Amino acid sequence: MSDEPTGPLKDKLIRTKEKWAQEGRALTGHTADPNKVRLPPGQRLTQDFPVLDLGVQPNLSTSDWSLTVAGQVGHPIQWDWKAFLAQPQVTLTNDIHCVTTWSRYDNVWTGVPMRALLAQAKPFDTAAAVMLRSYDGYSTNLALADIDRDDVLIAHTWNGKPLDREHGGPVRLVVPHLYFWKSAKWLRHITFMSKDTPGYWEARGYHMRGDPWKEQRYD
Ligand SMILES: Nc1nc2c(c(=O)[nH]1)N[C@H]1C(S)=C(S)[C@@H](COP(=O)(O)O)O[C@H]1N2
Ligand SMILES: [Mo]
Repeated sequence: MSDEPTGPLKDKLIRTKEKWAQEGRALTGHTADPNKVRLPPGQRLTQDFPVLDLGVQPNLSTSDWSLTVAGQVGHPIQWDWKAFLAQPQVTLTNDIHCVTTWSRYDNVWTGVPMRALLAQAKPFDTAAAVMLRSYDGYSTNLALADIDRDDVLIAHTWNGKPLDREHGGPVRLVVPHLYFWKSAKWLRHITFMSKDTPGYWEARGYHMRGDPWKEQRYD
C-alpha cells in the first residue's frame, strides 16, 4: 500500500501548512502545565468542529471497513465491523487541540480502548512506535508510550452519534494529549515498528511527537 494519498488533494492547503512549519507559525515560545491550564499556549477556543484533511474523504460503509494490526506484534489482528464492536467499549470526554490553533472542549467519544488492542496484539519488546495508515492514504506515527494510555481510543461515536464521514467515520483514532493531526481519521492499519518513522505531516516539517503543552508544532 502507498503511504502517499491519491486523488484530488487540497494542494493549496497542504502547501500553506508546509509553509507554516518552515516559518514556525503560531509559536508563542511558552509551555504550560495541563494540570493548571486548560487551553494550551497559542490555542484559541472554538465551539464548532472544523474539518481538516488532505481533501480525500473516503466513503466507507461499516461493511467496507476493517482494521488490521501487523508488524512487531505476537498476534496480528484483523477486525471487521462486527469483531470491532465485540471488543470492550469505553466512553471518554476530552479536549481537541489542532496545530492550526483551534481547540474544542468536551468531546464525548465511544470506542475501543487502545489498551484493549494492545492486550490482544501483544507488541514485541522491540516495538517502540506505530504507524497509522488510513483509507485516504494519510499516515501518522506515534511512540508506543503515547498510545499505551487510558485516554487513547479507537472511536466510532462522537457526542452520542455515529462518527460523520467528514470527521473520519466509521472509525478514527483519538489521542487527546497530542495535537489532533495524530488522531488518524478513516483508520485502516496499525503497524508496530522498532523505530519511530515520520508519517505524512511529520515528513513535511511537523513534530514527531506533537505535545500541545510543550508547543511541539514543528520539528
Ligand atoms: N486519515 C486522515 N486523518 C487525519 C487527517 C487526514 O488528512 N487524513 N488530518 C489530520 C488533521 S491535520 C487534523 S487537525 C484532524 C482533523 O480532524 P477533524 O476533521 O475531525 O477535525 O484529523 C487528522 N487526521
Ligand atoms: Mo491539523
